[in-house]
Amino acid sequence: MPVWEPRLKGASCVKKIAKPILTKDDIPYEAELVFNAGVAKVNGKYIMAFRNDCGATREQYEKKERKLSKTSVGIAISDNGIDGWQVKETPLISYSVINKVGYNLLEADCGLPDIRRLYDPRITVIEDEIYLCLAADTTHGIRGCIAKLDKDLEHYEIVSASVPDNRNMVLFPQKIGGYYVRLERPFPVYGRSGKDRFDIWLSKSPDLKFWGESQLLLGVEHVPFANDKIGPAAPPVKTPHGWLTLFHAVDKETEGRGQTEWEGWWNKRYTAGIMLLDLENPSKVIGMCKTPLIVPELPHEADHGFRQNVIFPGGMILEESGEVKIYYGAADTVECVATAHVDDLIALCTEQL
Ligand code: BMA
Repeated sequence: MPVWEPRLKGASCVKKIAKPILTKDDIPYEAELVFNAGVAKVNGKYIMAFRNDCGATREQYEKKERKLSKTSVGIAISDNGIDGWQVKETPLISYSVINKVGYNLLEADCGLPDIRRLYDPRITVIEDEIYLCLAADTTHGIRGCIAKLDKDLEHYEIVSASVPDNRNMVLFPQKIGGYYVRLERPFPVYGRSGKDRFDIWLSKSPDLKFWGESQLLLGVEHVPFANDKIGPAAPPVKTPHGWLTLFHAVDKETEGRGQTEWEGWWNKRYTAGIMLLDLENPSKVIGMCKTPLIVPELPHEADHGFRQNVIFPGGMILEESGEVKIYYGAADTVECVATAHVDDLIALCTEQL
């Protein structure tokens, strides 16, 4: 397995906006870690669904006085997808409070039995309907959920939830061959030697409820910059050359990586990779960049935050100009964006075949 130097380089065609675009300071209710957002463009506006973990400050957490005991999902809207994010006054998915008795406060809201919390939202618009994919922690395992979001962006309804353990689900923005298609990341433990050797899978559905024809899309062993696990990132984007598809890749160090804040034991690095899937048969990978696309480099990605060295993309938007906006959580603490030209991203996937 490759052992990386502490500092990696991402692709030079990707330009990061130097500062986070959304942080706890932008949120009108209790917030601490604002990250791992999904973003979609609807009627010319950019809609973001973001995760917010809170309940402790860094100081309280480090002194073990308090834990991060609450998670909510909030909504923000921007005219240009970069700045001016207007955050809705109340979260879309209210706080789930983690306590000894259980976390069932959300159950009445969303109807999912045993629910503890919903998090890591991704947004896909299919035939004018807005869908969220969410990870759902339940008392009996982690389930990948699909929810329909009302046009007012204030109500949601769960359409389906997978069996555990599964998360990082993303929906393609249209039916392919008559079926809805999703990427997902089950966590097979016994069959994978008890290690985090997790891969990306693809499943199909006639109605977003019943999912089947599941098949392996990409194994962790096929990603040269991962030595731990991989997972879907943002919903794929259609181009004439194929479905442009981001994924996250994790490499682990046995030596500490110099984590200095919040969680001293953290030794994983999350990077973003990119691949191209066949338009008609998206279970076929037709190209993949063999080096990481985005890596933790900037201070708020690599040196500070809850989990340093984490880039976790959840949204990708292709503009008419050919610009691609890539949204990613950094250090599980703030939300960021980077841009690249679609032709450069496709070239990265196809040049290294
Ligand atoms: C993953 C998920 C993400 C998180 C990442 C890094 O397993 O929990 O929500 O961003 O780890 O901590």
